[in-house]
Amino acid sequence: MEFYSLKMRASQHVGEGANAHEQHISGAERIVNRDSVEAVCSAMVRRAMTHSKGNPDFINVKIEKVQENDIQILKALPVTRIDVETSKQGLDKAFELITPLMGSGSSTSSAEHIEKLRDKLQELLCETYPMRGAMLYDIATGERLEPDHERGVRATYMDALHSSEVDGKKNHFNEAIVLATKVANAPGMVAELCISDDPEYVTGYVASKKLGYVRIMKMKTLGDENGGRIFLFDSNKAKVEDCIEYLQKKKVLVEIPPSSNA
Ligand code: PML
Repeated sequence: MEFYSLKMRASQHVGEGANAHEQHISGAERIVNRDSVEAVCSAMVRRAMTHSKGNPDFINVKIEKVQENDIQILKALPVTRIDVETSKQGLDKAFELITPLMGSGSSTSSAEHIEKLRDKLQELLCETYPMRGAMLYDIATGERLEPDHERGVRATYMDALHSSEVDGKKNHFNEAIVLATKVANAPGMVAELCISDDPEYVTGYVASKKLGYVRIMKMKTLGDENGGRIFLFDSNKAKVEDCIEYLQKKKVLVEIPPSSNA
């Protein structure tokens, strides 16, 4: 079968003079068979042109042929969900799940140490809010490893296996389970923490090979535009170059069992 990768990003020019910049409006990516390229491409353009964030004045669609034997097929992480009443409870739950995984860079696991890691995660999360991609944080050294801190690192070249969907609308869960599964399989990856930057979407997740994909149904308050991703990496386990290469270059299709959205 012949496969193609399609990537779309749309932005709008905002501000004037020294404040002028391109504001991100919408982005999407797929890996589909040849027959679906045209339909998926127009659905992407529709998505960009009808986005609630505004009318784009720049849309870039990139279409590339992908060799079938370069594609890795992965099974989706198993999905569980945690219902919470408040975003504070949701964040606490996320930190509680992640902090024990951050221990390998350190020799202590006292309550005080866990509290420190929790504060660190909270601080890192706030630093991701203005970033376009994810933060790549080394739990062994406490260093940020993104080559460009403003841009962050982006996981790309991925889609759901057998996805025939050409609908232009964003499905947060479907896109996130694909991305989280790819990220969890990157060399040296320990865990991921994600909060959507969509003000209308309050569900976030933590994910790792150990935890699976844990949906936390409320991680921020409705209307809040802040969101971000942290990839927790352990440089004792792999080279950062290999991790970034996998995230940005490896082509991955994720097998999602029916009704896996917990
Ligand atoms: C995003 O908006 O890119 C993040 C989506 C998080 C999805 C969480 C879920 O519904 O499981």
